[in-house]
Amino acid sequence: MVSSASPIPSVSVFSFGNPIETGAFVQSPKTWTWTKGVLPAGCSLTPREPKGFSIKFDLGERDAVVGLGQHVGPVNCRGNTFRLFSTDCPVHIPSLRSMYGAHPFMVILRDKPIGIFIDAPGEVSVDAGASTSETIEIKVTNGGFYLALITGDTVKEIAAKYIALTGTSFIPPKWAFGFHQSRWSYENESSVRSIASKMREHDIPCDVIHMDIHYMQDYKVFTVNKERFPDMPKLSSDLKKDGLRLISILDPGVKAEDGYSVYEDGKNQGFFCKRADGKGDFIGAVWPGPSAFPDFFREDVRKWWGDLYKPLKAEGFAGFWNDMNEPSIFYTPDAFKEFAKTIHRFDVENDFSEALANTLWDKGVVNKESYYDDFTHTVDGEQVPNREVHNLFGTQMTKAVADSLAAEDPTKRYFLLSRSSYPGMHRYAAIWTGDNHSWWEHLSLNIQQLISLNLTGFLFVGADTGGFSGDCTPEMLVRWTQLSAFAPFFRNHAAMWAKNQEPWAFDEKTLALCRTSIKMRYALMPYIYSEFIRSASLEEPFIRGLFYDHKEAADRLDDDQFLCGRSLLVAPVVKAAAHGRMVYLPSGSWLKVQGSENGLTGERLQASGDTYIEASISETPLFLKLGSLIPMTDPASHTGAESSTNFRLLAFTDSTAQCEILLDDGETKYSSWESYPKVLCSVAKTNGKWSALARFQGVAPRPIFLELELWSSDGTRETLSVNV
Ligand code: MIG
Repeated sequence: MVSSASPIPSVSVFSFGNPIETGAFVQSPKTWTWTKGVLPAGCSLTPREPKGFSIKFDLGERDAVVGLGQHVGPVNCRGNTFRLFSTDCPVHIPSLRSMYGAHPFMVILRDKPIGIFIDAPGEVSVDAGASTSETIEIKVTNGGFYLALITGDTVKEIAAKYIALTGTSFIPPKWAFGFHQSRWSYENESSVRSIASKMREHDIPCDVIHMDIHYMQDYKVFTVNKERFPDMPKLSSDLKKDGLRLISILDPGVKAEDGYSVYEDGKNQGFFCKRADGKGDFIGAVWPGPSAFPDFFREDVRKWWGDLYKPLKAEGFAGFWNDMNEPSIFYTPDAFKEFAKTIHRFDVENDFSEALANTLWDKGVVNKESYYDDFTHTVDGEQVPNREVHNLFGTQMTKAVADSLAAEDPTKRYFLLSRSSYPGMHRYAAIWTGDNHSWWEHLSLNIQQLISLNLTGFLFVGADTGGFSGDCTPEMLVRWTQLSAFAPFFRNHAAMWAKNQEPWAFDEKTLALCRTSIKMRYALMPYIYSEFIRSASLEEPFIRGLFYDHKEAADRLDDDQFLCGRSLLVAPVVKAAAHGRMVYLPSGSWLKVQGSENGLTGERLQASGDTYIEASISETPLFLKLGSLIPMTDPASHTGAESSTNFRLLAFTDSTAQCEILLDDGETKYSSWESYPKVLCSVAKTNGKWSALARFQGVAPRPIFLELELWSSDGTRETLSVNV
């Protein structure tokens, strides 16, 4: 029997079997009024043996399928298959079916588009017209689930209703919009201090340094290695004076070692996941070696884990980075014993090394699927195999921390990053796109993922700039930094086995070009910060494929360029040795702009359509839409040093244009876009004369100095300086 309900107009939610509450919906479906429902035409549902369901939708010849959050491949998912089952996947190649996050929301793009969200925490597979081109088939492997069908006239309406149903995006403090530098790992105090001082010495704006697993003692979560970091509070407070904050990585695997307090405590309280065969706690090996995994599905366990973060805050960490929470499992003792029968070079009981981990990866021992049948969670008081709720593990781990950070000071925003994710988690944490490679193809993938993830509600996202595995080249670092300067999460991060790729790691020219892009990001901070928060609050993506705002672009689905906010079209150069690229501008008037360390300046009008645009190594093709006003400021060395009175505005309009510049403290939480303290700037051109106005909202008026560069679609340019 099908029943339906929904708190949102034009959204029908159907319930099948006995769904597990995942937290994806803002309001629990248990509180809704359910009535007998009928699936619409073009959608059919059949049960599968031994359990689960198959749901089919008809696809018209020209229909596209967009969404599905984190995946490898084009923004148009049609013609591909996907297996949404959270996986530690270190090689992102076209045949990869599962990634860290599982985001079962998609939109069939056509005249009357339809949004589909499957709320099921176990495996969901999607055959988007690959096997049979006229059908999209979604298979839900385990038990019950909710199916939400969203109708509307445009993809924009559907995406907004999906957000109304599942909640608006996480908004971090302002400093998280700055540049982040990371590496696996800055291993000791002097290496961290040296990164910090090089940032300032080389005049590179930066707000955050990430600390990867080597800061821990023997990879024991919630510990600090005192030899490498004798005085973390001093280190963090020294860096803070320079506007730099530290983030610490945390893994879910708790080293199973007697005497280690987190392990003993968790064990004594029965907080770890149990083996499915009833023989005690489940043990899987990760970086610390054999480890136990907290049962984050239990509220008491989440509370316990959430409180464990507090001492790390006392060490001075400003935010947290949850890794390995698919969860990744290198091996279990049983699987290792089986495997050990085939090789003899390792000591089964005592050996844990990188060489071993690599061999285990090669032999398929790492992340073996059967591990997820070997342990259970407590869901609503019942033991449920991990497989059935698998895609929620990382989200539950992240919820533990989010709840704790939010409870500590409900008035403040916090920074939290997670590798694995599920819908709903977009409300309380950021994600990055995981272990990419220093491959040119992954610059293209970076753009595709920014677009798909933003459409799926995950707004604060970004990729490892420069690439994680493999060796970055100077040219690639420049091009990637130019791209990421427009991504919400802007972090340079590299693997242990990769060459150094900090902005200064190569040569003077590379350093200068990276500096320019990073400074441009900081010059654009008033636009990026304000526009991001506006998008997040008003249920819109921040990074948008052109199809989102321009219906005519839906047929093409270009996914090598994007809109950053409402006004700015970015067409990054993603190929080696390129001196330009093709750019598509939808109909309308466009202003080609130049990026520099001072932000953007107008260059010339650019006709719509497809055009080859020259772009030397120092340039990224950038264009402004008619009707835009972009607020900028002088690039500061970190967000805390940014001016709140002096702005530069770049306008492109024939009549009027507005922008909003937030003037909040960068960390206070506001419940709506309207309530943020801000200044609304507007420019107007009447009878050929320009004027500018500023109006304050939620904050006392202050003198503001505006330097304006004003362009019209007849190609005229004027400048104006005003105190308002
Ligand atoms: O097995 O902590 O994706 O960003 O540097 C590798 C070490 C574990 C995977 C993360 C990566 C991080 C790395 N981690």
